[in-house]
Amino acid sequence: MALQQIKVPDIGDYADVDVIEINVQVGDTVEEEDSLITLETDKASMEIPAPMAGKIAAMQVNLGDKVSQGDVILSLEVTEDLSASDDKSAESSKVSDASAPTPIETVSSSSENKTSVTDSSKNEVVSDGKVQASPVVRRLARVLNIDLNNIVATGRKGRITKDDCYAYLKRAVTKMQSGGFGGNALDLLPDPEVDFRAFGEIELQPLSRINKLSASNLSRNWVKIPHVTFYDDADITDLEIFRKNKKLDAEKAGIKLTPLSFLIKAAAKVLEAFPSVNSSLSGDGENLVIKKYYHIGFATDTPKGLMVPVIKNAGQKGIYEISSEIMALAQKARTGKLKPDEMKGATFTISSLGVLGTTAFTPIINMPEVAIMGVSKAAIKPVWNGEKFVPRTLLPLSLSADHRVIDGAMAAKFLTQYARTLSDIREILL
Ligand code: CAO
Repeated sequence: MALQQIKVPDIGDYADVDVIEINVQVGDTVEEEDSLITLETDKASMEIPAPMAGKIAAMQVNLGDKVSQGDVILSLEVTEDLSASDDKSAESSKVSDASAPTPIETVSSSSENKTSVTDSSKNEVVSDGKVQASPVVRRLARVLNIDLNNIVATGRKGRITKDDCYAYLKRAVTKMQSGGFGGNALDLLPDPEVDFRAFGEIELQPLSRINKLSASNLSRNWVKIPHVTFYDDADITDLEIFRKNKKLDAEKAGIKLTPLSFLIKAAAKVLEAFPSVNSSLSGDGENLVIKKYYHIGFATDTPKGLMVPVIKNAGQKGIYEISSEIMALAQKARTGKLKPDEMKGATFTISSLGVLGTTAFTPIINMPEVAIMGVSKAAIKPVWNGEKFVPRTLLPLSLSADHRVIDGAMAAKFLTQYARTLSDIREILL
């Protein structure tokens, strides 16, 4: 046995590159070309494969470290035979560069370099024409007896990650436990596989962690909840007059007074009268869990994707207090500083696209909630008052409700009551 120090190989012009994944641990036996660590620059991610087989004796890098060419990654115990027969390692030397890195993707803003995937077949993430997966993931799939062809990839460049394997396994177990193999499960066609490069230039933009999490949650919610969306307009003419009158005062106190704080307050108030709209289905499907608290989530657009901070006990808070909480939470969300607790516990969500436009949309319910209010852009429109048309400010509302819990009559009553409350904000006081 000899101890080889495995170093970062030639990684081009990059230095101080982030270690974003450690794919092995002390005691692991690796084969030649197994991925050791993953590095990420601002333009590319690359896996550093083992230059030879061996057993990991010690790790010299940690997650989040920054490394450059020549830095030691780990110590590898190799049999004398292997190290002697391996052309890539100097026979007598006890130091070896890892194999050439395996690019996962290259994203560049320079126009001549828009192609996102390198062509070096030797260095590609191993692909059998159908799936993209690193050696570590392939080994995991073999151990778990999973066919990689059945797995939905969420990694970069359509790569299957370890988490994808675990998620697949979890779904399979859940399905088995719920008896879902009896022919009732969705038997969907696999996603189409298209080589878009065949039709023109493309560019790969990596999805953020939040994008991927949202995608999984939204897909589950869309598929599992029978959504019905109900539409109405709230006449917010008086509310807007009141808000605009108070706006300057609020600004002096450093508060931005927008319709959203009124929407949140009104939601908490109206939910009190509609317990089933403020509920969740219990996990076993036997009960409706009625919540006696009114925590309102609000969808927030951030550079990294959609986030939903929560105003706790909104009914007990004043409009100014809600407004300043919205400002603080939205700012935290946009700067990546929102704490997990600040996104938990919502009983109902408001998704306001008001500032952006739209006349109506179908918001997707945020499980385990059972309803969500979509809000579009308010506009002044002519309304018939029985004698003539008068200009009124109308706010379009789109309520998506879980039909397992809320039937059409209940949804219509809730939406009407909500619109009425916004039309006469004094209702909140009652
Ligand atoms: N109709 C017309 N104008 C509206 C409006 C509406 N429904 N809602 C807000 N506005 C106005 C505000 O009054 C404000 O204008 P004034 O300063 O003149 O009063 C302006 O639009 C800016 O509002 P804002 O967006 O800064 O603040 P907000 O409180 O309305 O919203 C927040 C805060 C965090 C919800 C919002 O910034 C945001 O991220 N919205 C996107 C949510 C989203 O992506 N939802 C979709 C989810 S589904 O994919």
